[in-house]
Amino acid sequence: MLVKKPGDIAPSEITPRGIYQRRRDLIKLASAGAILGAAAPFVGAQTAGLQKLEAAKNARYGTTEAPTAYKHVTGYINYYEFGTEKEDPPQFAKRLRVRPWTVAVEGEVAKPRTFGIEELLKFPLEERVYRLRCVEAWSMVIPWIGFEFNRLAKLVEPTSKAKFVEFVTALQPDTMPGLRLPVLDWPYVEGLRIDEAMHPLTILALGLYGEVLPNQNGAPVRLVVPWKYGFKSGKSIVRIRFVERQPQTAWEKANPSEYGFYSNVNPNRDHPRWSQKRERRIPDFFARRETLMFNGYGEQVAGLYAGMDLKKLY
Ligand SMILES: Nc1nc2c(c(=O)[nH]1)N[C@H]1C(S)=C(S)[C@@H](COP(=O)(O)O)O[C@H]1N2
Ligand SMILES: [Mo]
Repeated sequence: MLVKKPGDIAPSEITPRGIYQRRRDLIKLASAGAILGAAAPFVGAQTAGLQKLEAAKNARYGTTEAPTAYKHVTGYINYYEFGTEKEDPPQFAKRLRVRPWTVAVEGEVAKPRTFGIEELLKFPLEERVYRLRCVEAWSMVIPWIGFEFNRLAKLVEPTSKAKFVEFVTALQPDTMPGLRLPVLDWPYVEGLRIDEAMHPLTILALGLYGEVLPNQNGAPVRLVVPWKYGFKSGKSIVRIRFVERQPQTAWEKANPSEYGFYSNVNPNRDHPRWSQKRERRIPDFFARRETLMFNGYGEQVAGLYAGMDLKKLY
């Protein structure tokens, strides 16, 4: 077992691994024959046959781009609790225990409350097709099913002291082999400013492609914040805390010069080790697509950052 603490690791040991990784992905994809496969049409896409979820389509907040094929959405994955290779989580997350499941909502709220997953599934669910832009310069388009985070927040009545929201994700040492890797200070914790969390684009997702979430995509409930790099969207959430101070996130603790609190998708601010100007749409190989400011959701969210220097507050 590895005993290094995150502070002992050189930045170069910490993911994402840029070019080396991309070459490996390329070789793997080529051998899987994915090089010729265009994104499968959404209708009739092959899914895993998990429990179906009814959801009204919400086109207002979605993109009209073709969704990435289910096999890539569920097969090319970052979920470090189950390993750092893209194909580790699809294999190992089968063990994740998703029942019983509760989400405790607490902190600066008038009515703290614990929600069972069955209660969350009773919220009016919507389907929204969002782009997901990973900090590693790849992207996908995913038909998520979920509801706006602000609906849940209203039920607990945040106080005037609630300035930020912290999202704590599951820690299951017996099912998560990745916890033995000193990559992050587990559990994986993420955070948003309260106005970001309450924005109508921010959803709690319970499903994708018409079914409940596959374990590797963050079952049974995860966040999706489409204008930020993918790592801001914590998977398998167990605790939500409304807090006064900006929370310290797991990635900031591991490597603050590379991963800031805001992490808005920004083609004008490179990652210290690679450019963020372009992205490759899985399963494409080459970074040909222009990355859009706020991942293309600028019209809706730019106002949240008026007057802020987003190169400094990355
Ligand atoms: N708990 C947890 N959440 C996580 C991660 C993780 O390693 N652990 N990886 C993040 C990263 S880097 C990305 S890009 C997205 C990917 O989500 P998806 O593969 O389901 O699309 O999940 C994010 N949420
Ligand atoms: Mo990511």
